[in-house]
Amino acid sequence: ESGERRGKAERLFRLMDGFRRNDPVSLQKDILDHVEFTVARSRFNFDDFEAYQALSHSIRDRLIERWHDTQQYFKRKDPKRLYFLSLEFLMGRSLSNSVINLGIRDNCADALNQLGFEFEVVAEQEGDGALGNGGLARLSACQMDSLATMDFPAWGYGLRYQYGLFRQVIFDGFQYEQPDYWLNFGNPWEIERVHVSYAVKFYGNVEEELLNGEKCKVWVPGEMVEAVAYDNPIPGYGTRNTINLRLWAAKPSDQHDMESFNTGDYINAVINRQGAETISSVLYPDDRSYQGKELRLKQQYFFVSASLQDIIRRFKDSHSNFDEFPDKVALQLNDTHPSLAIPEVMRILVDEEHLEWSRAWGIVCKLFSLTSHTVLPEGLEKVPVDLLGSLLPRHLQIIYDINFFFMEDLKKHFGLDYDRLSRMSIVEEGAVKSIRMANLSIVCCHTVNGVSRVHLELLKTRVFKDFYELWPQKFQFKTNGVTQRRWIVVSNPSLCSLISKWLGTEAWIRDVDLLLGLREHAANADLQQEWNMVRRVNKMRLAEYIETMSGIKVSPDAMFDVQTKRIHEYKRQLLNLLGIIHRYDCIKNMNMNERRKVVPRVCIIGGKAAPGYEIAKKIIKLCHAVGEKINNDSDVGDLLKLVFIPDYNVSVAELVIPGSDLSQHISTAGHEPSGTGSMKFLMNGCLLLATADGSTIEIIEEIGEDNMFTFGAKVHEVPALREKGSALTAPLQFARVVRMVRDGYFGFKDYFKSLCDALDGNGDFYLLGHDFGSYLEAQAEADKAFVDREKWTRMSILSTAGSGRFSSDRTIGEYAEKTWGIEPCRCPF
Ligand code: GPW
Repeated sequence: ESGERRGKAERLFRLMDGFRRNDPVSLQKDILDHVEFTVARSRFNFDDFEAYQALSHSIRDRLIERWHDTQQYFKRKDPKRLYFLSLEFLMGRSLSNSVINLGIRDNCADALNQLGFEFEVVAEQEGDGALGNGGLARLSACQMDSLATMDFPAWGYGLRYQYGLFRQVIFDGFQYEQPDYWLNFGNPWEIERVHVSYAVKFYGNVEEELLNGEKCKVWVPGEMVEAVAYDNPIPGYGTRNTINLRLWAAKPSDQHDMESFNTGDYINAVINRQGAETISSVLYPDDRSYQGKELRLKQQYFFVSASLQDIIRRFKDSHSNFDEFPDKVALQLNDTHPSLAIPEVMRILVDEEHLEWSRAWGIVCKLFSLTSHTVLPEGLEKVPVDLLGSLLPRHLQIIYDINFFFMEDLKKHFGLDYDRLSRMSIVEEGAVKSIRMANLSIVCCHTVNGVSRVHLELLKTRVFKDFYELWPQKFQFKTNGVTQRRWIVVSNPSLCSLISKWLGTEAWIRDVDLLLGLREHAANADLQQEWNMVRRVNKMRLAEYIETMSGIKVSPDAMFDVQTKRIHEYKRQLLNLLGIIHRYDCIKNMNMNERRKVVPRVCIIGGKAAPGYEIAKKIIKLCHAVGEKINNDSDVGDLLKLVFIPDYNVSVAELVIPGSDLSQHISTAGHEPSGTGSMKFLMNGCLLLATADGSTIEIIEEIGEDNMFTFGAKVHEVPALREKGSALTAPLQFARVVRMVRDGYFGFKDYFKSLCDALDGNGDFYLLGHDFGSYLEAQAEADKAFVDREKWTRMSILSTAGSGRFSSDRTIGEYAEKTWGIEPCRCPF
């Protein structure tokens, strides 16, 4: 019967003329159709936003066609699949990215033009999808793009937060947070799957039951919430493959709480039910510290449970033997946030599928791989046992059992070395007895990946030293990468055309190593001229944006010196600010003649501080206070400007990065696991001023020390320097600029006191004092290089040329081969 139905559908499809067509006239028809029937506006009268909605729905239709074909193809071929589990995805905008990956950008622009609209203006109407904090979350988004483009049979799973990362507003130089209710204007990029939903259980207790004469555990939950799927199609570039990012939203379950309805308190019962939705309501904004929050734990389990029910249902569609599960499924944990998946799979296999413990454990150990994004032991997730035991009583038992067997193994391996046993135990005894999610993950994952070479080194020698000694083969690294589709093709179209022109091909968009071909032209005067022209236009666009946002006029002749990333002490925005104060101080003390030789600079800083992170907030205020002084000083004029770009997010980055000359990646060595912003700037021909940390170590190797500005203590020097204290190692200028802040030169003396105190004497944990001297030298080098136009442009071209290794295509290729064991599965056109 279903064969007959299928035959009918195929005949009808042919009558309908097959797939949506992508010529400008067909696109126009589709847009008008959606204006009329989806947006419900008159085709004679609609505005830019409505044009955005209608175009997006037209693109969505095309994504859905490809999505269906891809999923059907995967189903038929039944390859091993990868499921990428992450609590955060920073997708940014989807329209431009989609039309470029579908290869129909120009036709869409034509179609809009015919209707009296401009593509760029229409694309600007879209909000920014910000379901994540920073690097970790944007990395997930870049990797999804590579997975789709490289035809891998993969899906992403995450949470559909109703409130994304807070919006940052600046008032009087202070950061305030506002809610990002991003679904307010609808979201054409998601497909609600009302029928794909699963019950997720919480609380309650564990009972024993007899099944065929054997005792087994049954979890009797106390609360039930429904998880509903929202699918976000991810199109690959230059392929029909379109994969899926499935995000879960919490809805009240019909079984949620029948009791309260029976008592007759109908209104309160309904209100209670509604509370279920809070689980997926808001993203935690404290990038890297969510210790001990019940709601966060609930989010993690909610997402893990729904995803695994979905994955196992799909597996069972065509398989019945769980021993085949690891041949068909790879589960990737993006940091330890989804690590409850480990006890959850054990629970399903043992309690629900009734497999023997040891057989289940054998399966689980082949399924999971972990990527760690952490360097500090304090940054590792811990869950208090009381909290876990009340929310997920059965999981706590399972974790104890896993730990019991692990401890037995350890004793066999190392003997009764109690210090080691207690360090490696999944359970931390102490004031608050807790579960160490990293230990749980390492015990169970077949591979633990670091995000850069030096990061792996730190994992091996410090953070996970004991585990490395036990299982050296588990520890690997895959240096992060970013997608050139978003970070060149979408965000810098004119550079994209220029690169294609000089390489004589667009193939680098899929095969990024081809960028190396630019090296041979780096000194070519024609390329240099065209290169500078493109960069100049991008700078003018950024200058315009700065003026609208801050009212500050900046000259595109100046060097645009940029540091944009989350505000953290270890990222050292404060070092940047102290350097700016020093530059200001120098200019003030110059005579007219000397001032003529100064290379004009526009210093640009942007980034959000976690709402509870006081020091980070003070750094933002200091930036404004210093800017206020400098920007209004007529002695200085265009020689120095300092601007703070508010609400830095993916869309703002797409504008800022192509317009930057110099970008700063100046973390204290050994503190940035990788860093991915640097790679985006590099691709766009922006020169880097950087410490040797995380991925910049590998960037230096790739493009050569001569093509960037490096400074500062090395990773292995940091511990000893810290012992010494900054009083001994800081240059005189350092004390002077700190004193200016301390003495209230920029106002807010009391407020900034704690910032200054932290830099004193034996404090200065992040070595600002020690690195200050070499930082100023690197800055002086940059000034010198900037006035040598030929040299600077060559360095800029060589930066782009050498950025190929930092594409997420390379990263994903390595994961696929070495960690996941998956192969491309390309859907025919
Ligand atoms: F705490 N990263 C992040 F280490 O953005 F897990 N959020 C986080 O919570 C953490 C790391 C964690 C970043 C790293 O700081 C950055 O160096 C790295 O490039 C990025 O993750 C992607 O790996």
